[in-house]
Amino acid sequence: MANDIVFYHAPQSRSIIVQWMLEELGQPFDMHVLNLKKNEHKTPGYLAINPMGKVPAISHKGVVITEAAAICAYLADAYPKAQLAPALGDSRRGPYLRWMFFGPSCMEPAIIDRMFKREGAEPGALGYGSFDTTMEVAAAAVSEGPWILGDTFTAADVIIGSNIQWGTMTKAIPARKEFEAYGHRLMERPALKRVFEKDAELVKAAA
Ligand SMILES: N[C@@H](CCC(=O)N[C@@H](CS)C(=O)NCC(=O)O)C(=O)O
Repeated sequence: MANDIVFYHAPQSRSIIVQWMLEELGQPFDMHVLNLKKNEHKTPGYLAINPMGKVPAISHKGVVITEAAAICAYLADAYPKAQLAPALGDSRRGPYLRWMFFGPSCMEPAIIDRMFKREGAEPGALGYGSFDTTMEVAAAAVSEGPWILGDTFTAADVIIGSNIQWGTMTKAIPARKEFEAYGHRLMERPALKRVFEKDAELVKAAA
């Protein structure tokens, strides 16, 4: 029988965020790998799942969810035993949500604008303000650790950690000690090690 979770993935893309979340969750899932170079994410079949024509997407018991951070938030709540989100009513829920949203609404646009040299608009009109402020705030969030909420690793680490790793790897984020130390802690996680191994296998298989 098919698993409850169906994951639509492309290697070396943002869907690695969800792959990491799924590895942390430890739930079985079916994976559909889409070859972006062959435009498999623009077929009518896939557009019926995500009309944006983008990965990641999941379906959970037949319900489709898109947007990497929304998928991670959804999965953390759907599988509370994995303890990847503070429960409703837990005072850490507010900070947790703050960082879940800070990833896609501040960090990612700041990194993308830096990458494509698009900075320069009025900081007051940009959701993230300035690149430097965004990175200072993120660095402060990960500096005490070991995780964003302290002793407990959550989906917020998957979101902020993914942004830091991707931004650092592409050199859009200049090296800094807070991100380096946090990156080392993240890389010790067996789930993240598995993600990189599996992604390398997928890239090899597609070559
Ligand atoms: N806002 C989306 C962004 C997803 C996204 O841009 N995915 C890229 C891969 S990194 C994609 O599918 N690009 C293919 C395309 O747009 O043609 C999310 O956070 O999930």
